Amino acid sequence: VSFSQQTYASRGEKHAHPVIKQLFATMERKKSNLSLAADVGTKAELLEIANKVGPYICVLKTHVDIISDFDRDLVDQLQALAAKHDFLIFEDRKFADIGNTVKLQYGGGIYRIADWAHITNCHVIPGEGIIHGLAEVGMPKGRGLLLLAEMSSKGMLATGTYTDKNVEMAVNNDFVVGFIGSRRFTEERDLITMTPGVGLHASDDALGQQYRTPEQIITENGSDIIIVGRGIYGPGKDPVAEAQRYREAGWNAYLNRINL
Ligand code: S5P
Repeated sequence: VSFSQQTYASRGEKHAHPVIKQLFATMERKKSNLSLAADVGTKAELLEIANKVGPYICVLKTHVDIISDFDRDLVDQLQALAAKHDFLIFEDRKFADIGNTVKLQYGGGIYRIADWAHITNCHVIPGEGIIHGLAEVGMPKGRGLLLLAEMSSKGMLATGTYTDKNVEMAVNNDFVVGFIGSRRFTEERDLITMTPGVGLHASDDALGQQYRTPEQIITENGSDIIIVGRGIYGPGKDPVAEAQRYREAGWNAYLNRINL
């Protein structure tokens, strides 16, 4: 049976990676396959939205380098919210340099991402060394890595053999737990897919982002988690009401899939 037709709970029970085990268990407990892309500019705004929307999400996705007043206390408070509301933290860093450099970027600097992010991601444009460099830092801490096998934006270049190479590298590296992309990529091991560019109506923004619906992504394409940003906190929106709507839409799309 394809992984897409199994429940999150049963996949979690069998999964070899501790982060994904924890993730599937969280998803099942909260009946949520929703990740919030919290692209806000200050510490106060990030903590506020994480606290309000936290009950409805399985993963909080951050871009810490857009927070103007980032400090250690933000990390401490985010970790406390992750424990309080039962979600994982995914720092969407999109590493893209040689192994030795990404190792320094992941473990050090101001952000020390490996100390607090359960999951991060990278482009494989430099070759497999980037995964090995990140793994040296992240593996001992029990972290997981996603590869950007595809992107959601118009004209993106991650297609064909480039996407296939991502899948090949993922299958062969235990530190890799899945992909950013639009669909399920492989049955060789249970590598998850998280999908950005999700809206309740298919549309796009002025800078190339393209939105597809939870049904397209979860039911039809077999992805595991929807990532939603402005659909939840965009101008004039009530983030709690929108998060509830997206959680329900994503979960129903999953129920329809496993009942097929
Ligand atoms: O291909 C991608 C990969 C990512 S991780 N396309 C994306 O949009 N993202 C991220 O998802 C992007 O950096 C942003 O944080 C989020 C989408 O936000 P939204 O406001 O368009 O929903």
